[in-house]
Amino acid sequence: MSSSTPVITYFQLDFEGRAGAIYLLLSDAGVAYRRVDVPRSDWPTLQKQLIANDASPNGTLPIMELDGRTYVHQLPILRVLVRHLGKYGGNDEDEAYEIDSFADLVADYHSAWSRAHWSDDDSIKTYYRDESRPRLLAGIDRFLARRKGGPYLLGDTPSYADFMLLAVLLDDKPPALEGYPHLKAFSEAMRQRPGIVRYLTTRPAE
Ligand SMILES: N[C@@H](CCC(=O)N[C@@H](CS)C(=O)NCC(=O)O)C(=O)O
Repeated sequence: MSSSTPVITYFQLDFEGRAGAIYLLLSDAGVAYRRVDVPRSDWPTLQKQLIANDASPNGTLPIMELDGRTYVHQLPILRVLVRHLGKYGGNDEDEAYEIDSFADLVADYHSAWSRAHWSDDDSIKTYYRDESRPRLLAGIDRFLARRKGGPYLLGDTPSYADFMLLAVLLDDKPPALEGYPHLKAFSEAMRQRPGIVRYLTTRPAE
């Protein structure tokens, strides 16, 4: 990792959101980072600044500053960290593809959860609970099973996409993972990792 401390700017929330995977990955790697948690009241002004200075051209968070550069969007930020750390990205082209493909599915899960979470429409929440979430969890469970049998996507070493999955599970709080044995084993294994234990016991979201 570089000598500078990554600075992650995201919203001040009582859940992980799209920055959760970044905090989890850095915590697992034992890399110190700084959080800038933006209150909603500061957001309109900050958003204008971020667009004006090209730090976030479409005006979204999270962003990460590292070595004098600003990076935007959760997935590319995670991939930048993978390259800096030299881990969590797979051992070859095939594994890298597998991780990216899983990350895409997990990003869909996050988007579906987020849409239901922020909606005032009960039918959207019900559809998410009864249709979208079971379908996504089943797909993720099959994904976890198909290569090395877990507990993580690629066996016994987590990838950046595994941190994305843990972040969404923390936010979504699915009622039970009993019907999803690989997801259950994944969640249990992740929560035993020392860096994750530290994160979960100290995070502001708790
Ligand atoms: N694909 C982007 C999506 C970023 C995004 O939509 N961020 C939301 C918060 S999770 C945001 O900044 N929304 C702008 C707003 O609320 O005004 C990513 O993964 O970073």
